[in-house]
Order: sequence, then structure tokens, then C-alpha cells
Amino acid sequence: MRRRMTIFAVLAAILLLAAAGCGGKKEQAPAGKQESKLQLKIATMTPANHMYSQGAQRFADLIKERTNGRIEITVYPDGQLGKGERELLEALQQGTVDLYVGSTGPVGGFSPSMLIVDIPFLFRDYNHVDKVLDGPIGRQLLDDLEKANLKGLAFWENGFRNLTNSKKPVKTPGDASGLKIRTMENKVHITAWKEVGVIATPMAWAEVYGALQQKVVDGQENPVAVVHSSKLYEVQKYLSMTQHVYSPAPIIMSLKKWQALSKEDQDLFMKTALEVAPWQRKLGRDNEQKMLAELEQKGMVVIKDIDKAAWQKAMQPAFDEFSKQFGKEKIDAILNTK
Ligand code: EAX
Repeated sequence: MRRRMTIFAVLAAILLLAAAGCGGKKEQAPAGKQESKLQLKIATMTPANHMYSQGAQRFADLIKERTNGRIEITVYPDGQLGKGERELLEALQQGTVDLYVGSTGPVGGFSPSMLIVDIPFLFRDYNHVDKVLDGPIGRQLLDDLEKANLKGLAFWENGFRNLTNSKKPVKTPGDASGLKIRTMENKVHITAWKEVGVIATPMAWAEVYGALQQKVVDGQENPVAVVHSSKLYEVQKYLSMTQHVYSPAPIIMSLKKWQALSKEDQDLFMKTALEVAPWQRKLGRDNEQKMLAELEQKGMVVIKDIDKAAWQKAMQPAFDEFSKQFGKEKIDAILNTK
């Protein structure tokens, strides 16, 4: 009898202990429905007062407002998260950076179809740019990024690129021949500048100011807003308004971070990125003349009477080579967009 009692007591104790342990850690019912906050990082290579970073800040402010603070996006300008745009795009693929605003320069290395927008003298003017990039051709280029684990949201703007150098006033392609010019890590640009006769030197953006300062390269090419916000007037004497390439600046998200968003948040991100595009483009377009005047006040010599036809002719072999690569119909679709 005693033995049976002992066994019973032991069994009862085991059952009691098991009951306490088998339900695992009881989830505390959350006090009210607290939506968890989402913190994201958006990176640019240009200073906070440049239109990439200003657009990124506006995007972040709108997202925070429209999610009642549930999604907080912090802007990291000036290359704080990477030494160049290629590195930032790699970080997006890994998901260590969430969003990027930057030129299409290195994007072609991740998604070859994007190289088409970097062809010299492809875009006639801002109206042509907006019609192409905000239409089906632009959307397809952004959608192609998914194959590289990137999510293209919208095309913002870098602007029409111009040549700067520290050596001499450059008006014609012949004036530029022999100069050592930093280019983006973009095979269309490298080819085009080699056709002009310069020593094309591809380099990540964070290295450019120092390379110009130490005369490792004589010049570089970028829109007025980049020359102005990155204070290139401190290391460059001459600005030639070649406007040889229009440089878009897509806002791109890490695909894995995009896929982690709810459908509702995805729609909000896409809508807000598209809504910011005209506002961001306007920043550069409306202020270009003012920035040019300030560059002259800072001591730059701005050469405005440029024979664009001569530059287009000099870069034509690059235009022809890449038109072949992309197919005449794709180039004509852009050229014929009115
Ligand atoms: O911040 O690397 C370049 O020249 C690009 O235009 C970049 O966006 C400048």
C-alpha cells in the first residue's frame, strides 16, 4: 500500500511539473495593439544640401507622417555608409543598407539595361527626360533591377553632366584631349571620354575630391549641383557646360527589405517616391543659374558657349557602339518620345 502511495505521489508531482513547463513562456497579452516601429537607412554620396539628400529627407518625412511615426527612415548623406555608389548598391543587395539615392552610373554593372540612359546626348532636354523616365520605358528599367535583388521605386535627378578641370579652359573636344579625367565606373562613359581623347580614369565618388586636390586627375564631370554642393570650386578652375549626358538618380530599395514590407506599405513607398520625383528634380533645375553664379563668385571660370554638336560628334562612336548593343528600336523608342 505504502509503495503504491509513493508511486502515486511521484506521478502526481511529475504531472504537475510537466503542466507548468509544457506550455512554454506564456506570451503576455500585449497591452493594446502596439504596432512595432520600423527603422530604415537611406544613403547618398552627396552632402545634406544636395538634391539627392534633400529628396531623401522629404521622402523620409512623408513616410513618417503617413505612418504616424511607425516607419522612421534616417538619411545618411555624404558617403557615410559607403565610399561610392557601387558599394552602396552592393550593401542594398546584402540588406545592410535599406535605400539609396544616387546616379545610374554604376547601376548598369548590376542591371545592364540601365546603361542605356548613360548614352551621350540621348536626352534632348528636361521635358524629354521626364516623358521617357516617367513613362513605360523608365518603369521597365526600374523593374529590371529586381533581377539584381534591387527594387527601383522612381527616377529622381542628378542632372545634365558638365566637364570641370584644373588645367585650362575647355571649349572643344580637342581642348580636352590628353587631360586625365575621372569618370564614373560606367563603360558607356569610359568609352565616350576615350573617344574625346582624354585619359579616362574610373573612380568611386568618395575618392574624387582628394584626387583632384592632389592632381592625380585633372578633371571630372558632373551636374552643376554636384560641383556646387561638393565644393569642387576649391579644386577645379574651369567648368565647361558640355551637358554631354543626362544623369538620372533613381531611388532604389533593397529587394529583401521591400519584400518584408506589407502590400500597403509597399504602395505607400512607391506612391511617395513618385510624388517626390518632380519636387526633387525642380531643386536642381530651378537653382542651376543661381549655383552657376555662386561658382563664378567662388572663382570658377564657367565656359557657356559650347559647340554641343562638336561634342556630340566626338562621342558619336560611343553612341553608335551602345546603340548596337541595345538595339536600334530601344534607342529610337527613346529618341522618338515626344
Ligand atoms: O555624387 O559618381 C558620380 O559622379 C555621380 O554623379 C554621383 O552621384 C556624384
